Amino acid sequence: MGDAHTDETKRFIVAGMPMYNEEETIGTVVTMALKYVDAVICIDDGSSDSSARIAEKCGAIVIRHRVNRGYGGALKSLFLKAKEINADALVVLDSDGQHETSDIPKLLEPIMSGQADFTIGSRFINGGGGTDMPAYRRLGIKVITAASNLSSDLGIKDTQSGFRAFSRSAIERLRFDAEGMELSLEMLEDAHEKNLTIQEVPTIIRYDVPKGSNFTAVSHGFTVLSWALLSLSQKKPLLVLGIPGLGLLAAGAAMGLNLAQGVTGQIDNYIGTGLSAVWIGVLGLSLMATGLVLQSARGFLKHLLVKEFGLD
Ligand SMILES: Nc1nc2c(ncn2[C@@H]2O[C@H](COP(=O)(O)OP(=O)(O)OP(=O)(O)O)[C@@H](O)[C@H]2O)c(=O)[nH]1
Ligand SMILES: [Mg+2]
Repeated sequence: MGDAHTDETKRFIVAGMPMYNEEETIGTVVTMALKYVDAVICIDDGSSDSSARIAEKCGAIVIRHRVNRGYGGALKSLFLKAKEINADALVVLDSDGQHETSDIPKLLEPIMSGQADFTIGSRFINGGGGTDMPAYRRLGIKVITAASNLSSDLGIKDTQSGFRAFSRSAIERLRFDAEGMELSLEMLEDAHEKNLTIQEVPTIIRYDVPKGSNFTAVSHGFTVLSWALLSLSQKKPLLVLGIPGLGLLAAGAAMGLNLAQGVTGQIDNYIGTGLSAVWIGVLGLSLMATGLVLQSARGFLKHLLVKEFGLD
């Protein structure tokens, strides 16, 4: 145990790492992490290399998935195991060496002092950052974060950090379905809905370590963004359908007015364009109406669940 926990000897602190073919780095990460925590759990997600063997040799508890399930699947196994071994706090970090193990106490501090249930090692708040983070990644993260803040008003700057820590209450209460990287957002929304306190802590994330493929990163990015947009359309249907609806209605009206002003002579020449304008306007109106109906159905269901059945 590191000196950060000398007065916390009764608490059982666990670090967990999702791991997929990381034999080059996992040994160092496990060994370094064990300086700051009581136990390390590695979720080997069907790796085809020696990651699991090395992790075990270095003192980690290894859970093996026979086939690859993805990052979210690994975190589900990790949370189950953390509950089983009765962890008081859990810190999750990548096994590719991108996170500094020396930041573990900093991430755990708000949890140990009872200030937060869920902390995130953030690249985008004062004091945080990354070594040469590629510009397209930074942009991707900003877009995903903007989309997710639109649906949940979380106010989190770095929604895509894999460096996170959880209190016992968060370990027990968080529930998630996602099997892939979109879990990052699902977890935040669940924590928000359950009124768990989330806090960002500045950390440095390294980009000068052995890298995964850019294609995988971009494809993960799109999966997470689709999840954010789907969640947005479920939470704010009026926004998602109403704004394009209003746009179409305005376009239809503009077309119609433009046409009406230019009408000279034979009306037959204008019927085609006129009908298009009407259709576009009607489509806009129906989108807006659908958005309105879905939004009020959502409000009604929420009211019913909370007021009548006492569910929150
Ligand atoms: N269990 C499990 N872990 C995975 C999987 N894919 C990636 N990981 C782990 O999740 C962590 C983050 O994955 P990365 O591929 O490094 O994702 P990233 O850090 O966003 O992207 P890079 O900047 O390319 O490193 C690492 O510790 C990986 O070993 C997977 O399919 N299953
Ligand atoms: Mg990585």
